[in-house]
Amino acid sequence: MRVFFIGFGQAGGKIVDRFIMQDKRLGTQSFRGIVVNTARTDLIGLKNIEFKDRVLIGQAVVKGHGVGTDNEMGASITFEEIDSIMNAIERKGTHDIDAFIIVAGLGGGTGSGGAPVLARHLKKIYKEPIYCLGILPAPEEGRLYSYNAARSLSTLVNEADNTFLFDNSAWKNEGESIRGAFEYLNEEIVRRFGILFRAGEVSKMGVGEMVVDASEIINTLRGGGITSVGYAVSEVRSPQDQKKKGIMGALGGITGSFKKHDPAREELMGEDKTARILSLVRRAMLGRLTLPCDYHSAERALVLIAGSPNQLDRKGIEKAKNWVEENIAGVEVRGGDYPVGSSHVAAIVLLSSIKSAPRVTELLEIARKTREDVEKSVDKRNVRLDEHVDPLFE
Ligand SMILES: Nc1nc2c(ncn2[C@@H]2O[C@H](COP(=O)(O)OP(=O)(O)OP(=O)(O)O)[C@@H](O)[C@H]2O)c(=O)[nH]1
Ligand SMILES: [Mg+2]
Repeated sequence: MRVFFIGFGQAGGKIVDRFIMQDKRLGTQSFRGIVVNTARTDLIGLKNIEFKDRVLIGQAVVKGHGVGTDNEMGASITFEEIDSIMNAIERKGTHDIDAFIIVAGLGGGTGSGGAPVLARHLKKIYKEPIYCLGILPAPEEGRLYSYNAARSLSTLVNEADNTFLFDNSAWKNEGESIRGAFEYLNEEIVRRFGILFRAGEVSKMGVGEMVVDASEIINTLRGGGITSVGYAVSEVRSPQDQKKKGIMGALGGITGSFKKHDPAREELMGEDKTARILSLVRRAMLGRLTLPCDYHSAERALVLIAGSPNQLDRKGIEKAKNWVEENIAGVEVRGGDYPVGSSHVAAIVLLSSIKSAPRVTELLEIARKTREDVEKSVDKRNVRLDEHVDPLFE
């Protein structure tokens, strides 16, 4: 898929910067992107986005210092300056893209408020689908972050064609500070979504037997709502490979390097290819998802197997698709392969339009309580309230 990324706010900017870095390293040219922020220093700190593609908004209001977690201000500045964002997108070029993906931390101000406004505007102008990749805040970041995330998400699910979620709190290690975890979290995000978003692009390894193309990803996401992604990888080692040290092959940049304790890593030797693919897909779906959720509640799914052509197996993919279909609510399961040069085989399972995710329910509950508290205090002062938070899973 050819993707146009818009990194909104600090988290969004850093993550898009990393997607572009991955694309440069692999030489695949599947991704392009711009970044938008109200904070000048966050824009300056990026490494892979061209300077002309870094858009500073809200200068007249916040003088390049960010909106300080005020997502209403993030939304209003975006609305006022939507033309400069749209111009930057047009300058970069959109004629050959398959989808837009807005990436934003939903707990802050700029990305949280700006992403839904931008999604609405892009939808009016482009026929390509508009997706969002939203980062959920960890509970320890406080009630304001949770409140922002719930409000932003409630709007996004109406504005975007689908919203991928990544839950920071499910991914950071116990006892680790959230800030200390960002690098590692971003690596995990880009590894998973990088394979998915790049699927269908012709790689140096040629075309696979059952290629997943952009339209299959788009059709899987068609139902809208919230999507979570699972991932598992296994190393394929031949006797010659074992003599070499640290071989990662061309997929190295996609699957990344793995820490020794990584539960997603498993070495399988000489095992039947079909069985390996089925086992990988099960591990991807039953393991840690980008948003922990009840996979039984997913409406649609897509299974993607990335690896060297001699490791890909039509029967394995068919069996894995059947297994996924037995385990989700809906019956639409698509699947295929993505041939790449690698000593690893990776499975991605995309679970679309999920109806039940504890963290999302919790965020909506926090937002509801916060709203009640605000209403009580506002009632006393007789001040008008802004719009209400819609329940997501109705
Ligand atoms: N995974 C990940 N999360 C991040 C990163 N940076 C910030 N966050 C999370 O994103 C949320 C805050 O969003 P930011 O992107 O910092 O905020 P912003 O959009 O720049 O908005 P303001 O700074 O308020 O103007 C918090 O929940 C952070 O934990 C990052 O690099 N990676
Ligand atoms: Mg910021």
